[in-house]
Amino acid sequence: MWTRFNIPTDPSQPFTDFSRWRLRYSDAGDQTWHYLSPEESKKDPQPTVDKYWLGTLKDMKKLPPAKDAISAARNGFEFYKHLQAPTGHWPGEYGGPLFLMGGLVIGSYVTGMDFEEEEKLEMIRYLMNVANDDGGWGIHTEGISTVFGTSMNYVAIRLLGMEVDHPVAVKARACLHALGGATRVPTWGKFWLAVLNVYEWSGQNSIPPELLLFPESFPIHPHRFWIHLRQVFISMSYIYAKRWKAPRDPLIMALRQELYVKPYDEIDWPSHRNDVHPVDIYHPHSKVMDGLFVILYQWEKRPIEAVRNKALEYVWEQVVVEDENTSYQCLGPVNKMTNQIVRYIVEGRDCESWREHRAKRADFLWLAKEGMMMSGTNGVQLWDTSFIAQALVETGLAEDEGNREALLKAQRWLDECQIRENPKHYEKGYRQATKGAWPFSTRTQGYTVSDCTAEGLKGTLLLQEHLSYTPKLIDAQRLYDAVDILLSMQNSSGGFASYEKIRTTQLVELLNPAEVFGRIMTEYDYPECTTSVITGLSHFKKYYPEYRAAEIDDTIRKAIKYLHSDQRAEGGWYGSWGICFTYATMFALESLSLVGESYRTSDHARRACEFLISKQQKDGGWGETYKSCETGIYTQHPQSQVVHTSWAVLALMYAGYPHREPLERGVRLVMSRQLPDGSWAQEAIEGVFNKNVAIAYPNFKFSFTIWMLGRAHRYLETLEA
Ligand code: LAN
Repeated sequence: MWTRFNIPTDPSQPFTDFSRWRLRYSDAGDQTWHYLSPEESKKDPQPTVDKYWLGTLKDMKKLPPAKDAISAARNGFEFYKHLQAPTGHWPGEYGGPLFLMGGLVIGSYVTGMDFEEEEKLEMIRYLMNVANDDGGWGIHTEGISTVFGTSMNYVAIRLLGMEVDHPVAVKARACLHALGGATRVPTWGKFWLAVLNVYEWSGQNSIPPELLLFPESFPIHPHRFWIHLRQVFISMSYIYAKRWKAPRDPLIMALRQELYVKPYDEIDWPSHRNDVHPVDIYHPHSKVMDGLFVILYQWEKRPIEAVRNKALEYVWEQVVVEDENTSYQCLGPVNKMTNQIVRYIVEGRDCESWREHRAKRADFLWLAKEGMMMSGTNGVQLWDTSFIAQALVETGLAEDEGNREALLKAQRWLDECQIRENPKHYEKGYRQATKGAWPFSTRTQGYTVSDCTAEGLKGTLLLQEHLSYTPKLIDAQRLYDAVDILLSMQNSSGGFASYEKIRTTQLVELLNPAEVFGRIMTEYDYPECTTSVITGLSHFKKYYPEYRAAEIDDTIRKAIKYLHSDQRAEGGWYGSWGICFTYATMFALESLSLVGESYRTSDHARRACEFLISKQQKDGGWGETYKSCETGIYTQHPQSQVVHTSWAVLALMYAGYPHREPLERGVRLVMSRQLPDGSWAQEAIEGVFNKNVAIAYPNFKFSFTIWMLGRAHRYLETLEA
């Protein structure tokens, strides 16, 4: 059992000394927070970037007020420059999902991997700060309370050291009980609670490791699933098949009583296998799924031992392969913790795998002004760095004498971030090639993502080919490697998916067991990923017209065809990774512009512009909510957003929209929200995944505003007054 704390009731003030926290980085840009001793802290002044993310930055100088769009962009970067890490990348928070901390804390508790006291205090404070007024938590920070969010975070806050009678625990419990208690938690919640031994495995549907024994040609062999689902499935299936659970202790016994509306021993567990509160359900089980679970229920009563053992041997091997391929960082925050548990079950604690997992766990912990959260990945390093680099080059701000050092540093980091080799266990891990790719965060994690590779390539090309003062750090062969990867990732539809090509039919979505996520079972074509690839290849072609030219042209042609087919009747594109139509429509119009399709020449571009114009709000801005992603219907945010306004104006400019007024109003809105130090305040959450979970991209309020303002300045000069 971990230490209990006497927690204050007001989480608005830090529970630790914020002047002692420092961000540290590896050369690859892996980032972790450390609590220094008072002496160390005195010797090591806290950098501006640390203060910014801690919310303690006070003394930034006021800049001369911007008189036009380009000076507003310049002021924006004057501020944002200070948030660059010494490594050259832009670090940042990646919060939003509220189902991750439960896994982190339960996974750590059951493997005997404690946190520092200060980390625990700030994690508790974070959860106090993001609780809803009813005392519960949603699936993400802007969502209403659900059984999933509330039970996972209730358990987290208790394991981390909050007493049962603390007013926050009392209120959270009341909220959970009003929702019917934790028996109604969705399947991923059932899994985590069972691991902690506060829910019985008999109340969980099967997670059969035997699926991996089917021939690889089988459409539901897990290597064909979306990679996040595959990796989580693999390690969960091991733990499930062993029905592994933490040994009882007094806290576990107490939680058994706190989480339910009935005494624990009187609960009829099997009857709750499919019992999920409607407030949690985004994707109900299909009849096929339910039917399969009935069959699997019988199988689980008496699985053939030899078959199960063979499957488990294979699953174990896959877990080790994933750990070794990613230096224990793992693909994402969920399989990071499930892998850690599998390794612990087999190898115990204080061994190499346990130590490696502990070291990399730190990369998921991010300290914000509200406290410490678990990040959606080990960071957004490549994504944020590439966008601001492109923005600065395209707007001309990169040539400003005072910005050169920042761009040289960013260039060096992009060089550092490119993955040079294929995975250690390549075919064995069913992996996509990685040699030449850029990942979403760091090369330590080491997964190819189609659009990240393309954005990394674009950023690099712009920096090294376009600027007068930068060296050529990345030679032609390494750029060819990136192009080879991109060309190998096109789907037969012409579109591009996220980590791999689509490997199976969309019908497998009928077997989506996780009630809380949509589109999780397989890869899909995404207009955003497709656009990044098109633009990456187009930039490449400009500088290297000889390399695989015909194939590049052919790829772009097919990709554009896919984009045409994916346009909605109303004129926009549905975005899966940012909110939502505004985001994807910006990407799509950038693609179309590269093949000469504009407002004047293309019906697709014109319809998209009309769509965006019809959504402009009275104050001249644009603003959509995450609800658009959930429902597939454009949903206005009550307040316009600087990020959405920037996306919309960029989109209209890509399309060569000829009317000045709507653009000018958008520009004015973004300028009017700029603060005297050049920054913008945080507004609503910007990103999304699996249709139902919002995720924060706080650096977008710098990269896209600066990008839009800089471009608009030139663009508006070309339009008649
Ligand atoms: C991300 C973040 C980045 C994102 C983009 C690059 C923006 C996108 O264009 C492609 C998909 C990708 C890489 C992506 C996939 C899903 C992720 C990894 C995330 C949204 C961040 C967190 C999320 C992950 C699945 C969270 C864990 C939850 C599970 C359901 C396993």
